[in-house]
Amino acid sequence: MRVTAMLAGAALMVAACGGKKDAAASTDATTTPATTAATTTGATHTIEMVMESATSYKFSPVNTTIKAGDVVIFKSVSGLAHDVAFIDDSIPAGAKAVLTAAVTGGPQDMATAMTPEGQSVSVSFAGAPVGVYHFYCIPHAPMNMRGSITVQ
Ligand SMILES: [Cu+2]
Repeated sequence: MRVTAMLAGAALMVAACGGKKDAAASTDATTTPATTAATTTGATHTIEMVMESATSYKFSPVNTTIKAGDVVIFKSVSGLAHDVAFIDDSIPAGAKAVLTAAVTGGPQDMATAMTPEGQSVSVSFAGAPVGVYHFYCIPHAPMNMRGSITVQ
């Protein structure tokens, strides 16, 4: 557990350098979430976005368990660029408003912008309902690049 926390901390420091542009873009005052009761825990989890081969792309780990209020950092490790898109009918009831506010910049609701290798995009689960959240990478959907986050 202690090692995991240290790794997450190191990843956060990397993300602070590489992901600044995305963070700035998502703080647009017009997209402030309507949910005001959302609280954050300060805990972070890192999910890597990896190209194993020309035909094999994955989120690593595929399944991650977090608590409401945690932050998930999606780190693009290899494979040029990836995005993260949450699936409308595969998230808990009531989660869409939270994710629509927290996940922006992509070609559809609840999707991030393309994130180049070496950069990260973070998603806050503040105010997120418990349950399982399924997501995928839009350009690598044909290669089955998908994953899930369970909010406890
Ligand atoms: Cu991808």
